[in-house]
Amino acid sequence: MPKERNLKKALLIVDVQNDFLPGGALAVPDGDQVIPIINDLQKEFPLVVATEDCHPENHSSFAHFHGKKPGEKIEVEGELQELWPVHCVQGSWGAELAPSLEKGRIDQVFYKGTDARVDSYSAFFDNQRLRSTGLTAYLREKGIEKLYIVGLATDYCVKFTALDALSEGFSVYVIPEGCRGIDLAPGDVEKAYFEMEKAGVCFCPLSC
Ligand code: VGL
Ligand code: ZN
Repeated sequence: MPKERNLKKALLIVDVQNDFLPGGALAVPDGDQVIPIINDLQKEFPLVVATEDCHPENHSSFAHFHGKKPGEKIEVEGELQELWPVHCVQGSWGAELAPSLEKGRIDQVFYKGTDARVDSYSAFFDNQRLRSTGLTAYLREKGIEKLYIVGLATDYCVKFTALDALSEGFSVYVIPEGCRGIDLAPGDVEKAYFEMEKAGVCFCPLSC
């Protein structure tokens, strides 16, 4: 592959953290199966970035904080918020990147969900678009034009990351073998793929 083309693409690994793997607090079914695929993929990218969901203990997306059950929805600061079990608490084992995920090639990690008042599914902005994580500026500085996305979960953080990446002007490719979804309501993952496709995200299976 010509070097020029190589330099302009990056791999973004979304939230491959213990709490999203089988046995974790917010386990994504078969979430662990993406790890060997992502480890192989990393070798093909000159730039690799990762995100970590990184919540304070009192995060507003935690159901028990509102006396509710995970899966319910409430309004937080005027926005509809899904409620989750306590997950990815800063400094906890659940918040750590999966032990078997290759870390040596990750150039930079971006943290999201650090503000207790607002959730952040996207790697670029919080759900209210109040604050940027700095990812756009970082990728632009590196001359990245094409962003390939893998990770967890397809119907939340992967989807919102892909949609924001488009709005930030990147060409966006989701690699389906490297993603798994929660499918809280069956069909959510399929709907997420449909929404992404409609918005202009390309799907790039490993064979492509
Ligand atoms: C995620 C729900 C809550 C994700 C993060 O990484 O997709 N989902 N926090
Ligand atoms: Zn979260």
